[in-house]
Amino acid sequence: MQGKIALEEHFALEETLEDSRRYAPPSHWPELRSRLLDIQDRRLRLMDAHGVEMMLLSLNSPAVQGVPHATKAAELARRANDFLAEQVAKRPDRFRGFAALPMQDAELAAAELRRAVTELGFVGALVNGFSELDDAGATTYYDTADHEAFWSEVERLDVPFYLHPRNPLPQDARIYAGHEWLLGPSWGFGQETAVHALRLIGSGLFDRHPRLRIVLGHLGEGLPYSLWRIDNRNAWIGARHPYAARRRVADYFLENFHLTTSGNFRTQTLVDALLEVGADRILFSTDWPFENVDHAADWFDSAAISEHDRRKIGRDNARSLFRLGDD
Ligand code: GRE
Ligand code: ZN
Repeated sequence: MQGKIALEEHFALEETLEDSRRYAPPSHWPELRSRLLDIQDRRLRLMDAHGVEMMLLSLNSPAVQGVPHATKAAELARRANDFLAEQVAKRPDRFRGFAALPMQDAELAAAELRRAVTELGFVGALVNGFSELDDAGATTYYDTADHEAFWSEVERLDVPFYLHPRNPLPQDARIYAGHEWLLGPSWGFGQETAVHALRLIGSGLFDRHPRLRIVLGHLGEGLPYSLWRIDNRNAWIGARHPYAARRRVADYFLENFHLTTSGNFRTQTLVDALLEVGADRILFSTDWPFENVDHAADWFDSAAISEHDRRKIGRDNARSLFRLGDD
């Protein structure tokens, strides 16, 4: 399919490169490094070769979320967003930007999002999971009362918020001890991100801010497959979840969430997501440079779905979610 739009597509600054080194063996680090630093060259050639008209770009992980001081995190976010705005300005026909945000401080995050959307023309935010707060290992997820004003601003600016994975900190990763192969994209990323999304749901965030739109990658970080069970476990007891939210988890998942195909190029899994959330809420992505554009595109272009759904997932849903203009 020509004209695809992809939205989980990363780059790095020199100062955030090191965060990605652990995800490639030393033999492949030079390649990953050069992929991350490139925007205007090889990336565009790959897009041309595989029918990707546009990439919505975001910083690598965890980057800003891994900076344990709010003002330093805010400075890094600002540098990253300014750099990305310059890159997008060179090829506005091929690129758009997602804002990196210092979620360590909700006020600073709201201010940077406002700046990124209103001054830099960004289409939303992409945040890499929880944020580190201090050197003692304190962290914050975004379902806390502290983040209420931030979410009000996201709703007011009316832009999607992409919740992207990161690994748990070592003190929270004991279940993976001795089995480090499970960290990262194999399993840890999805587990971490799915729980964060469920925390947002259970906190009642979407009752207070019903117009929020959260994007999850990797075909929903496993949540579509578990959606029924989350709401219907122990049905004979008939107890609703003792959480602050008013409705079932599935109600919010179907109304406030969108999923991308990033890094999960499996038709069986896509069909499950289609059956659970429908073709209007799934969007094509590759996860370049951690996955190959050709692997994503070759799979998607020939996946056994209808051409109608392929068009929506490959292009039209992104155009409407991010208001990219009419064809
Ligand atoms: C991702 O962005 O999804 C990612 C990383 C690091 C390793 C693998 C991966 O950030 O898919
Ligand atoms: Zn990614």
